[in-house]
Amino acid sequence: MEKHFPIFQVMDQNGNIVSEEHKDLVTAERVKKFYSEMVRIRTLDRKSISLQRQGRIGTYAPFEGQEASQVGTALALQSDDWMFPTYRDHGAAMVFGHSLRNILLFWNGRNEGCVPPDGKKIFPPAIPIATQIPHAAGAAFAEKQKGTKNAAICYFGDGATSEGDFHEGLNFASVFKSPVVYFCQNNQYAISVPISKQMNSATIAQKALAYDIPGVRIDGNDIFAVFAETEKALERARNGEGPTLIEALTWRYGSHTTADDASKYRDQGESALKRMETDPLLRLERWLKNEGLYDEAWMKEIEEQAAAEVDGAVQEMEKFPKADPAVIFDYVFEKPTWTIEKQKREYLELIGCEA
Ligand SMILES: Cc1ncc(C[n+]2csc(CCOP(=O)(O)OP(=O)(O)O)c2C)c(N)n1
Ligand SMILES: [Mg+2]
Repeated sequence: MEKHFPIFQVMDQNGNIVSEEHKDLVTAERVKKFYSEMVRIRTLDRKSISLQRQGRIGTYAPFEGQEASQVGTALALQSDDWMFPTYRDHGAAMVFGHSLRNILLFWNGRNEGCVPPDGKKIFPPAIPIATQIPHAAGAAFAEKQKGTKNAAICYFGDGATSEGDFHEGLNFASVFKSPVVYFCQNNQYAISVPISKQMNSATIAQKALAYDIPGVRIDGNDIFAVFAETEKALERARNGEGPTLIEALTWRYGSHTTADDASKYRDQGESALKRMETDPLLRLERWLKNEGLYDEAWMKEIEEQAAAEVDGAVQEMEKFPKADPAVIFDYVFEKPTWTIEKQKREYLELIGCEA
């Protein structure tokens, strides 16, 4: 099956262009834009892990290693499109224009962190695996019914493709030709479960065959491959041709979350090797070197800018008013049930707060 779904690449790990058809896509301007966005999100990711270790935010899900998949997709979107991220896709949300303060508030356990900037259609991160897949099918279908040209992108992992929601969502989107791009970041693990123990399918892209939609397999660490295939899929969606399933092969360097220890189930040497062999930022650095455009002063500058931006957002997050404990009982249902009201009263009494 793998031979029917070859891995599409535009730029190889040495920074060489391997797709003649896409060579004009790779301009110095784009490389610099893509690179600086990947630095921004990597900076946020590393800072968040430190914040969690210092007790300043809650459990955190890192994405380092997956930056090309997140930046390449987010930059292919138009501002009126929908984004359905998981707990690992806040890098994509940040690039698409989510507020950095709110992203950090979310990781601090605050419901206010789920609110996107005005006019931005970014769903709260899906924590239950695959539930966002039917939501995206529906939201995209609604756009079609309204006669707009807006599309949706829906992120999920390799593990999510074993869930019923994945199959229901893809079937619906296919039948109703929803303008949605299903973007699977295949980081080859679902927590501690490697893909070999998760499914017998040789690829995830082949799952598209069942729904008679295009399924493509790409190098998810090649930001140009990600950008090109996402743009193509979005164009199909806007033209009324329905959904596409993109399988982006990638790797998370770190643990599943800060509550996990990846060294318990995989050889850490493997991640160290991936950093050298498939890192998405390194690839662009090599292209810049090959072109004689590598500029250390510029790199330092963008790193400093990213650090200042993230530090500013951390300060804003920490200045945010304290949480009202009653809020955890709100928004479960449109109207609270008596059981929830009772729990709320009892809890507030227990902690000595007035309802
Ligand atoms: C419905 C549901 N079942 C189980 C879990 C527990 N869980 C959290 S993350 C995860 C693994 C998901 O793996 P994958 O889809 O590959 O995404 P990744 O974390 O690798 O980005 C599981 C099983 C959950 N959150 N929701
Ligand atoms: Mg995974």
